[in-house]
Amino acid sequence: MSESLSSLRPSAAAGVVGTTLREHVLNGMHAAKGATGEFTSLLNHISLAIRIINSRVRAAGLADLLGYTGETNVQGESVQKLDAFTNDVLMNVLERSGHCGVIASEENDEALLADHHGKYVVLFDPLDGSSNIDTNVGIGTIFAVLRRQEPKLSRPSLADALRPGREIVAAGYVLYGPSTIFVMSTGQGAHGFTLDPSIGEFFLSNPDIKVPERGSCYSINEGNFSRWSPSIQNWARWVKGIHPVGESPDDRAPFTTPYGARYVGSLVADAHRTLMKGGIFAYPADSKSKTGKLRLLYEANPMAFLFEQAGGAATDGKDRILDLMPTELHQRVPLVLGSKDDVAAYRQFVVGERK
Ligand code: AHM
Ligand code: MG
Repeated sequence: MSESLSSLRPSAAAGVVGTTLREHVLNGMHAAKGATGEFTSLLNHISLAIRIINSRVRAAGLADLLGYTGETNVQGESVQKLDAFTNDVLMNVLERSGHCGVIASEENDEALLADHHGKYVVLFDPLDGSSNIDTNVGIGTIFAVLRRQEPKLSRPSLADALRPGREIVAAGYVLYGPSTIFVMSTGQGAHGFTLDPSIGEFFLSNPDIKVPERGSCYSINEGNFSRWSPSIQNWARWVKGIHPVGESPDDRAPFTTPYGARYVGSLVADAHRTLMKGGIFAYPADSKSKTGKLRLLYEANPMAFLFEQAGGAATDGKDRILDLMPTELHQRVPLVLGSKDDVAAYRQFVVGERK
């Protein structure tokens, strides 16, 4: 085999730009000892659901133009809203896959417990940032996959879902932006795939994403400033280059210049920018959202897994997100994601090492 052909062999293809998502997943299976193909099949089902969702998200503006987003359409039939539709697609596709013992969604009060011994637990936010749909701003889907601890010995139960994020075996998000990008990890780095809409196939576009160690942007809903604790307020001043009394600009090294502000209000969009360019995203607790706004199982854990896989960090301000032990399905948590140095600097304010 010639040099150029051998470099395209499937075994070498996992990190090659242009590899399809299907090939990438299959290569992972071939590399894993004792793989049964169930995990691969599960990931392929998730990819199918995402492509179905993408086609509907892409038509959302058109549907709006034609008046199809209300409760009823021109024929008087009821029309589902986009968040309900995306939820149904994921629920149905995952249930039909036969691989899931437990499926839980941000949209449903209760988890679905299968009456078979499906090995996996899938937790998802089907349409993150849904309040942005009407203004044509990027929205997304976020998911995490865990393996049930004793799939053969026990029936699926809620306890299978209430596991710390460090046990995640795969996680990902899809950003329905100018293009549709799917960033995922099975524990061997974070990789980005871009959808070619003309053929409905995801191609590897960003292999082995690495978050820069420090960025130059901060991303937070600063309208909540008056609701934050003094330590977060101090951090927000500091990140803008306002020096605390007694601190000279030299004491800020290596954070010498004020950070730029970027905030979309869709976690997927804000997290994706932070993952690619570095910096920090934070949604802290405040006097209104006392334990934070974002959900541990559907938003914080999958994002934390991806950021760590890309060499970044994720905390609740103090502790590592992936070590938090969930107590309930819809638990909320303060979330701080980003470049290692930027997250560490934020933590210094929270724990009182910096004022
Ligand atoms: P949701 O659309 O799944 O309810 O997600 C919550 C959204 C996140 O996408 C985003 O980070 C955050 O809420 C924005 O909140 P706020 O409008 O308070 O800044
Ligand atoms: Mg969300």
